[in-house]
Amino acid sequence: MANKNIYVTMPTLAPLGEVTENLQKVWESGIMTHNGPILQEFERKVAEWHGLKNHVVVVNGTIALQLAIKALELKGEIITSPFSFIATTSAIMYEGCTPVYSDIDPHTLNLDPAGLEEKITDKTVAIMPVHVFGNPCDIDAIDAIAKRHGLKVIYDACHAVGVTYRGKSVFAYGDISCTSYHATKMLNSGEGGGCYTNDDKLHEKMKRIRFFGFSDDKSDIVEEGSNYKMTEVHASVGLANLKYLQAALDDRKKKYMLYRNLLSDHPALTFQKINGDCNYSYFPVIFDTEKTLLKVEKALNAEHIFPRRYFYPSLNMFKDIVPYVSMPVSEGIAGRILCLPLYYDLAETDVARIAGIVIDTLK
Ligand code: T4K
Repeated sequence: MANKNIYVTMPTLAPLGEVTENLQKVWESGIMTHNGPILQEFERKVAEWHGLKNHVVVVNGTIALQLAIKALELKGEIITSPFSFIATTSAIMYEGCTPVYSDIDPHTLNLDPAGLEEKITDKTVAIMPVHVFGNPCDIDAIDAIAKRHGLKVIYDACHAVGVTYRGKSVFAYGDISCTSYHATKMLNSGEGGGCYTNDDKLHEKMKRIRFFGFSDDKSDIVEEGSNYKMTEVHASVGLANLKYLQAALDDRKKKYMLYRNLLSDHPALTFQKINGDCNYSYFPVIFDTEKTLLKVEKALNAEHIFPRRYFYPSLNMFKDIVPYVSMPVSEGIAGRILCLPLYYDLAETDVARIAGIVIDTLK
Protein backbone atom coordinates (compact mmCIF):
# COMPACT_ATOMS: atom_id res chain seq x y z
CA MET A 1 0.00 0.00 0.00
CA ALA A 2 3.04 2.30 -0.16
CA ASN A 3 1.58 4.29 -3.08
CA LYS A 4 -1.80 5.06 -1.52
CA ASN A 5 -1.97 8.73 -0.46
CA ILE A 6 -2.13 9.22 3.29
CA TYR A 7 -3.55 12.57 4.40
CA VAL A 8 -3.31 14.32 7.75
CA THR A 9 -6.81 13.15 8.54
CA MET A 10 -9.91 11.48 7.12
CA PRO A 11 -13.47 11.49 8.42
CA THR A 12 -14.75 8.74 10.72
CA LEU A 13 -17.85 7.55 8.86
CA ALA A 14 -20.71 5.30 9.95
CA PRO A 15 -21.68 2.51 7.53
CA LEU A 16 -23.59 4.15 4.67
CA GLY A 17 -26.70 2.06 5.44
CA GLU A 18 -27.01 3.79 8.82
CA VAL A 19 -26.97 7.20 7.15
CA THR A 20 -29.55 6.14 4.57
CA GLU A 21 -31.84 4.88 7.35
CA ASN A 22 -31.95 8.48 8.59
CA LEU A 23 -32.26 9.85 5.06
CA GLN A 24 -35.19 7.52 4.41
CA LYS A 25 -37.12 9.40 7.10
CA VAL A 26 -36.16 12.73 5.51
CA TRP A 27 -37.38 11.54 2.12
CA GLU A 28 -40.63 10.24 3.59
CA SER A 29 -41.42 13.43 5.48
CA GLY A 30 -40.11 15.87 2.88
CA ILE A 31 -38.74 17.99 5.74
CA MET A 32 -35.29 19.01 4.55
CA THR A 33 -34.51 21.80 6.99
CA HIS A 34 -35.94 24.38 9.46
CA ASN A 35 -35.10 22.76 12.77
CA GLY A 36 -36.42 19.38 11.60
CA PRO A 37 -36.77 16.20 13.69
CA ILE A 38 -33.38 14.71 12.78
CA LEU A 39 -31.59 17.99 13.54
CA GLN A 40 -33.35 18.09 16.91
CA GLU A 41 -32.36 14.49 17.65
CA PHE A 42 -28.73 15.17 16.63
CA GLU A 43 -28.64 18.32 18.75
CA ARG A 44 -30.11 16.57 21.81
CA LYS A 45 -28.05 13.36 21.56
CA VAL A 46 -24.71 15.14 21.09
CA ALA A 47 -25.50 17.36 24.09
CA GLU A 48 -26.50 14.31 26.17
CA TRP A 49 -23.32 12.51 25.12
CA HIS A 50 -21.41 15.44 26.65
CA GLY A 51 -23.64 15.52 29.75
CA LEU A 52 -25.12 18.87 28.72
CA LYS A 53 -28.53 20.29 27.94
CA ASN A 54 -28.24 23.41 25.78
CA HIS A 55 -26.83 22.94 22.30
CA VAL A 56 -27.56 25.02 19.21
CA VAL A 57 -26.40 23.30 16.04
CA VAL A 58 -25.42 25.52 13.11
CA VAL A 59 -23.88 25.16 9.66
CA ASN A 60 -20.21 25.17 10.71
CA GLY A 61 -17.77 26.01 13.51
CA THR A 62 -16.93 29.45 12.14
CA ILE A 63 -20.60 30.44 12.18
CA ALA A 64 -20.89 28.98 15.71
CA LEU A 65 -18.18 31.46 16.83
CA GLN A 66 -19.94 34.31 15.02
CA LEU A 67 -23.28 33.37 16.55
CA ALA A 68 -21.73 33.40 20.01
CA ILE A 69 -20.28 36.90 19.51
CA LYS A 70 -23.59 38.15 18.11
CA ALA A 71 -25.66 36.63 20.90
CA LEU A 72 -23.45 38.24 23.55
CA GLU A 73 -23.76 41.56 21.66
CA LEU A 74 -20.02 42.13 21.80
CA LYS A 75 -18.53 45.28 20.30
CA GLY A 76 -14.85 46.02 20.95
CA GLU A 77 -11.62 44.10 21.41
CA ILE A 78 -11.54 40.34 21.85
CA ILE A 79 -8.30 38.82 23.13
CA THR A 80 -7.50 35.61 21.32
CA SER A 81 -4.77 33.14 20.39
CA PRO A 82 -2.44 33.69 17.44
CA PHE A 83 -1.90 29.93 17.29
CA SER A 84 -5.12 28.75 15.65
CA PHE A 85 -6.93 28.30 12.36
CA ILE A 86 -7.83 31.56 10.62
CA ALA A 87 -11.53 31.03 11.48
CA THR A 88 -10.95 32.11 15.10
CA THR A 89 -9.76 35.55 13.98
CA SER A 90 -12.11 35.90 11.00
CA ALA A 91 -15.19 35.19 13.14
CA ILE A 92 -14.19 38.05 15.45
CA MET A 93 -13.65 40.39 12.51
CA TYR A 94 -16.87 39.41 10.73
CA GLU A 95 -18.81 40.41 13.83
CA GLY A 96 -17.20 43.87 13.75
CA CYS A 97 -14.90 43.26 16.72
CA THR A 98 -11.12 43.68 16.86
CA PRO A 99 -8.91 40.64 17.47
CA VAL A 100 -6.08 41.31 19.92
CA TYR A 101 -3.49 38.55 20.14
CA SER A 102 -1.92 37.33 23.33
CA ASP A 103 0.93 34.82 23.16
CA ILE A 104 0.70 31.10 23.88
CA ASP A 105 2.31 28.80 26.38
CA PRO A 106 5.20 27.01 24.57
CA HIS A 107 4.26 23.65 26.09
CA THR A 108 0.44 23.43 26.02
CA LEU A 109 0.23 25.63 22.86
CA ASN A 110 -2.84 27.33 24.38
CA LEU A 111 -3.24 31.00 25.39
CA ASP A 112 -0.83 31.71 28.23
CA PRO A 113 -2.88 33.17 31.10
CA ALA A 114 0.29 34.86 32.42
CA GLY A 115 0.37 37.32 29.52
CA LEU A 116 -3.37 37.86 29.18
CA GLU A 117 -3.99 40.64 31.66
CA GLU A 118 -1.54 43.05 30.09
CA LYS A 119 -3.56 42.89 26.84
CA ILE A 120 -6.74 44.10 28.55
CA THR A 121 -7.71 47.70 27.72
CA ASP A 122 -10.86 49.74 28.31
CA LYS A 123 -12.07 48.46 24.91
CA THR A 124 -11.73 44.77 25.80
CA VAL A 125 -15.07 42.96 25.90
CA ALA A 126 -14.16 39.29 25.79
CA ILE A 127 -11.53 36.55 25.63
CA MET A 128 -11.66 33.84 22.96
CA PRO A 129 -9.20 31.08 23.90
CA VAL A 130 -8.75 27.96 21.77
CA HIS A 131 -8.44 24.40 23.09
CA VAL A 132 -5.70 23.71 20.54
CA PHE A 133 -5.68 20.13 19.15
CA GLY A 134 -8.27 19.20 21.81
CA ASN A 135 -5.94 20.08 24.69
CA PRO A 136 -7.98 22.02 27.28
CA CYS A 137 -6.86 25.56 28.14
CA ASP A 138 -6.08 26.59 31.70
CA ILE A 139 -9.80 27.28 32.15
CA ASP A 140 -9.55 28.09 35.87
CA ALA A 141 -6.99 30.83 35.27
CA ILE A 142 -8.73 32.28 32.21
CA ASP A 143 -12.16 32.33 33.82
CA ALA A 144 -10.71 33.99 36.94
CA ILE A 145 -9.13 36.76 34.82
CA ALA A 146 -12.38 37.25 32.89
CA LYS A 147 -14.36 37.47 36.12
CA ARG A 148 -11.93 39.98 37.64
CA HIS A 149 -12.26 42.29 34.62
CA GLY A 150 -15.95 41.71 33.80
CA LEU A 151 -15.19 40.08 30.44
CA LYS A 152 -17.15 37.44 28.53
CA VAL A 153 -15.43 34.18 27.55
CA ILE A 154 -16.16 32.30 24.33
CA TYR A 155 -14.14 29.12 24.02
CA ASP A 156 -13.17 28.08 20.53
CA ALA A 157 -13.68 24.39 21.23
CA CYS A 158 -13.71 23.44 17.55
CA HIS A 159 -11.12 20.69 18.21
CA ALA A 160 -12.59 19.59 21.52
CA VAL A 161 -15.48 17.14 21.00
CA GLY A 162 -15.29 14.55 23.78
CA VAL A 163 -12.79 16.45 25.97
CA THR A 164 -13.33 16.88 29.71
CA TYR A 165 -11.97 19.34 32.27
CA ARG A 166 -12.41 18.79 35.99
CA GLY A 167 -14.84 15.94 35.30
CA LYS A 168 -17.14 17.89 32.98
CA SER A 169 -17.20 18.41 29.23
CA VAL A 170 -15.05 21.39 28.20
CA PHE A 171 -18.19 22.66 26.48
CA ALA A 172 -19.60 23.40 29.95
CA TYR A 173 -17.17 26.30 30.45
CA GLY A 174 -17.22 29.95 29.46
CA ASP A 175 -20.28 31.99 28.56
CA ILE A 176 -20.46 30.01 25.34
CA SER A 177 -18.35 27.17 23.94
CA CYS A 178 -18.31 26.65 20.19
CA THR A 179 -17.38 23.49 18.36
CA SER A 180 -17.09 22.15 14.82
CA TYR A 181 -18.60 19.05 13.20
CA HIS A 182 -16.52 19.51 10.04
CA ALA A 183 -15.44 16.41 8.07
CA THR A 184 -11.98 16.63 9.66
CA LYS A 185 -13.22 16.71 13.28
CA MET A 186 -13.77 13.91 15.83
CA LEU A 187 -17.52 14.00 15.15
CA ASN A 188 -18.64 15.08 11.71
CA SER A 189 -21.79 15.94 9.84
CA GLY A 190 -19.82 16.95 6.73
CA GLU A 191 -20.06 20.61 7.68
CA GLY A 192 -21.49 21.60 11.03
CA GLY A 193 -20.96 23.42 14.28
CA GLY A 194 -22.53 23.93 17.68
CA CYS A 195 -22.83 26.45 20.51
CA TYR A 196 -23.12 25.31 24.13
CA THR A 197 -24.14 27.49 27.05
CA ASN A 198 -25.38 26.94 30.60
CA ASP A 199 -27.55 30.07 30.31
CA ASP A 200 -31.06 29.06 29.19
CA LYS A 201 -31.95 32.57 28.02
CA LEU A 202 -28.80 32.85 25.92
CA HIS A 203 -29.55 29.41 24.48
CA GLU A 204 -33.03 30.49 23.37
CA LYS A 205 -31.62 33.71 21.96
CA MET A 206 -29.06 31.81 19.85
CA LYS A 207 -31.87 29.60 18.50
CA ARG A 208 -33.79 32.71 17.43
CA ILE A 209 -30.75 34.34 15.81
CA ARG A 210 -30.12 31.07 13.92
CA PHE A 211 -33.64 31.30 12.46
CA PHE A 212 -33.71 34.86 11.04
CA GLY A 213 -34.48 36.36 14.47
CA PHE A 214 -38.09 35.15 14.52
CA SER A 215 -39.93 35.09 17.84
CA ASP A 216 -40.79 31.59 19.08
CA ASP A 217 -44.31 31.79 17.59
CA LYS A 218 -42.84 33.17 14.32
CA SER A 219 -45.17 36.18 14.49
CA ASP A 220 -42.45 38.81 14.85
CA ILE A 221 -38.74 39.51 14.36
CA VAL A 222 -37.21 40.00 17.79
CA GLU A 223 -33.47 39.58 17.18
CA GLU A 224 -31.00 40.69 14.54
CA GLY A 225 -30.94 37.22 13.03
CA SER A 226 -29.75 35.36 10.01
CA ASN A 227 -29.89 31.87 8.56
CA TYR A 228 -27.46 29.52 10.33
CA LYS A 229 -29.61 26.37 10.15
CA MET A 230 -28.18 22.91 9.50
CA THR A 231 -30.11 20.76 6.99
CA GLU A 232 -31.70 17.40 7.82
CA VAL A 233 -29.27 15.79 5.37
CA HIS A 234 -26.24 16.96 7.33
CA ALA A 235 -27.91 16.08 10.63
CA SER A 236 -28.56 12.56 9.25
CA VAL A 237 -24.84 12.11 8.68
CA GLY A 238 -23.92 13.53 12.09
CA LEU A 239 -26.47 11.40 13.91
CA ALA A 240 -25.23 8.20 12.27
CA ASN A 241 -21.60 9.11 13.01
CA LEU A 242 -22.36 9.87 16.67
CA LYS A 243 -22.70 6.12 17.36
CA TYR A 244 -19.02 5.75 16.44
CA LEU A 245 -17.68 8.70 18.43
CA GLN A 246 -16.44 6.68 21.41
CA ALA A 247 -14.77 4.13 19.12
CA ALA A 248 -13.12 6.99 17.23
CA LEU A 249 -11.85 8.57 20.47
CA ASP A 250 -10.46 5.27 21.77
CA ASP A 251 -8.77 4.55 18.47
CA ARG A 252 -7.24 8.04 18.27
CA LYS A 253 -5.74 7.76 21.75
CA LYS A 254 -4.26 4.33 20.99
CA LYS A 255 -2.57 5.55 17.79
CA TYR A 256 -1.44 8.81 19.44
CA MET A 257 0.31 6.78 22.15
CA LEU A 258 1.84 4.51 19.53
CA TYR A 259 3.36 7.53 17.77
CA ARG A 260 4.57 8.88 21.13
CA ASN A 261 6.26 5.60 22.01
CA LEU A 262 7.96 5.42 18.64
CA LEU A 263 9.14 9.06 18.58
CA SER A 264 9.59 10.20 22.16
CA ASP A 265 13.23 9.38 22.60
CA HIS A 266 14.47 11.55 19.75
CA PRO A 267 16.24 14.70 20.97
CA ALA A 268 15.12 16.77 17.94
CA LEU A 269 11.42 16.26 18.77
CA THR A 270 9.11 17.62 21.46
CA PHE A 271 5.39 17.25 21.98
CA GLN A 272 2.41 19.25 23.21
CA LYS A 273 2.02 19.06 27.00
CA ILE A 274 -1.45 17.66 27.65
CA ASN A 275 -3.40 19.54 30.32
CA GLY A 276 -5.29 16.65 31.96
CA ASP A 277 -7.68 15.18 29.38
CA CYS A 278 -7.46 15.44 25.56
CA ASN A 279 -9.22 13.83 22.59
CA TYR A 280 -5.92 13.29 20.75
CA SER A 281 -7.56 14.49 17.57
CA TYR A 282 -4.21 15.54 16.05
CA PHE A 283 -0.63 14.35 16.39
CA PRO A 284 1.51 17.51 16.42
CA VAL A 285 5.30 17.15 16.48
CA ILE A 286 7.55 20.12 17.29
CA PHE A 287 10.95 19.96 15.58
CA ASP A 288 14.14 21.61 16.77
CA THR A 289 14.30 23.78 13.62
CA GLU A 290 12.11 24.63 10.62
CA LYS A 291 14.84 23.18 8.40
CA THR A 292 14.40 19.77 10.06
CA LEU A 293 10.63 20.03 9.65
CA LEU A 294 10.93 20.77 5.94
CA LYS A 295 13.31 17.85 5.46
CA VAL A 296 10.90 15.46 7.20
CA GLU A 297 7.89 16.85 5.31
CA LYS A 298 9.71 16.32 2.00
CA ALA A 299 10.65 12.75 2.91
CA LEU A 300 7.04 11.95 3.87
CA ASN A 301 5.63 13.57 0.72
CA ALA A 302 7.97 11.41 -1.36
CA GLU A 303 6.19 8.41 0.20
CA HIS A 304 2.74 9.88 -0.63
CA ILE A 305 2.20 10.93 2.98
CA PHE A 306 0.80 14.43 3.50
CA PRO A 307 1.12 15.81 7.04
CA ARG A 308 -0.03 19.42 7.58
CA ARG A 309 1.62 22.48 9.08
CA TYR A 310 -1.13 23.25 11.61
CA PHE A 311 -0.88 26.10 12.31
CA TYR A 312 1.42 27.96 9.97
CA PRO A 313 1.99 30.82 9.93
CA SER A 314 1.09 32.20 13.33
CA LEU A 315 -2.08 34.26 12.75
CA ASN A 316 -0.37 37.55 13.73
CA MET A 317 1.73 37.15 10.56
CA PHE A 318 -1.34 37.85 8.39
CA LYS A 319 -0.46 41.54 8.49
CA ASP A 320 -3.04 42.63 5.91
CA ILE A 321 -5.92 41.80 8.22
CA VAL A 322 -4.56 42.67 11.69
CA PRO A 323 -1.69 45.15 12.35
CA TYR A 324 1.41 43.13 13.22
CA VAL A 325 2.34 42.66 16.86
CA SER A 326 5.19 40.27 17.65
CA MET A 327 4.15 36.92 19.22
CA PRO A 328 7.52 35.22 19.66
CA VAL A 329 6.30 31.96 21.17
CA SER A 330 3.51 31.40 18.64
CA GLU A 331 5.72 32.40 15.71
CA GLY A 332 8.48 30.08 16.92
CA ILE A 333 6.16 27.10 17.37
CA ALA A 334 4.27 27.73 14.10
CA GLY A 335 7.53 27.49 12.15
CA ARG A 336 8.48 24.14 13.67
CA ILE A 337 5.23 22.18 14.14
CA LEU A 338 3.88 19.48 11.87
CA CYS A 339 0.75 17.35 12.36
CA LEU A 340 1.30 13.74 11.32
CA PRO A 341 -1.56 11.66 9.88
CA LEU A 342 -3.99 10.41 12.52
CA TYR A 343 -7.46 9.03 11.83
CA TYR A 344 -9.72 6.03 12.36
CA ASP A 345 -8.92 4.19 9.13
CA LEU A 346 -5.15 4.73 9.40
CA ALA A 347 -3.50 1.34 9.95
CA GLU A 348 -1.17 0.94 12.93
CA THR A 349 1.41 -0.38 10.48
CA ASP A 350 1.20 3.00 8.71
CA VAL A 351 1.72 4.82 12.03
CA ALA A 352 4.87 2.75 12.51
CA ARG A 353 5.98 3.37 8.90
CA ILE A 354 5.44 7.15 9.23
CA ALA A 355 7.32 7.28 12.54
CA GLY A 356 10.12 5.24 10.92
CA ILE A 357 10.43 7.73 8.05
CA VAL A 358 10.59 10.61 10.56
CA ILE A 359 13.35 8.91 12.57
CA ASP A 360 15.32 7.86 9.46
CA THR A 361 15.20 11.40 8.08
CA LEU A 362 16.58 12.79 11.33
CA LYS A 363 19.68 10.54 11.17
N1 T4K B 1 -11.53 27.09 15.08
C1 T4K B 1 -10.51 26.22 14.93
C2 T4K B 1 -9.48 26.15 16.00
C3 T4K B 1 -10.45 25.40 13.79
O1 T4K B 1 -9.42 24.54 13.63
C4 T4K B 1 -11.48 25.48 12.84
C5 T4K B 1 -11.43 24.65 11.65
C6 T4K B 1 -12.54 26.39 13.04
C7 T4K B 1 -12.52 27.19 14.18
C8 T4K B 1 -13.68 26.53 12.10
O2 T4K B 1 -14.48 25.36 12.02
P1 T4K B 1 -15.29 25.05 10.62
O3 T4K B 1 -15.92 26.35 10.21
O4 T4K B 1 -14.31 24.55 9.61
O5 T4K B 1 -16.31 24.03 11.03
C9 T4K B 1 -9.33 22.10 7.83
C10 T4K B 1 -10.81 22.25 8.07
O6 T4K B 1 -11.49 22.73 6.92
C11 T4K B 1 -11.17 23.13 9.23
O7 T4K B 1 -12.46 22.71 9.66
C12 T4K B 1 -10.20 22.95 10.40
N2 T4K B 1 -10.46 23.86 11.47
C13 T4K B 1 -8.78 23.12 9.93
C14 T4K B 1 -7.78 22.93 11.05
O8 T4K B 1 -8.51 22.13 8.96
P2 T4K B 1 -7.74 22.55 5.80
O9 T4K B 1 -7.99 23.41 4.61
O10 T4K B 1 -6.43 22.59 6.40
O11 T4K B 1 -8.05 21.03 5.56
P3 T4K B 1 -8.44 20.24 4.25
O12 T4K B 1 -9.79 20.59 3.79
O13 T4K B 1 -7.34 20.33 3.28
O14 T4K B 1 -8.51 18.77 4.85
C15 T4K B 1 -7.37 18.13 5.43
C16 T4K B 1 -7.36 16.69 4.98
O15 T4K B 1 -8.53 16.06 5.42
C17 T4K B 1 -7.32 16.53 3.46
O16 T4K B 1 -5.99 16.49 3.04
C18 T4K B 1 -8.04 15.22 3.24
C19 T4K B 1 -8.97 15.11 4.44
N3 T4K B 1 -10.38 15.39 4.09
C20 T4K B 1 -10.82 16.68 4.03
C21 T4K B 1 -12.12 16.95 3.71
C22 T4K B 1 -12.63 18.37 3.63
C23 T4K B 1 -11.21 14.34 3.84
O17 T4K B 1 -10.80 13.17 3.87
N4 T4K B 1 -12.52 14.61 3.55
C24 T4K B 1 -13.01 15.87 3.45
O18 T4K B 1 -14.22 16.06 3.16
O19 T4K B 1 -8.88 22.97 6.86
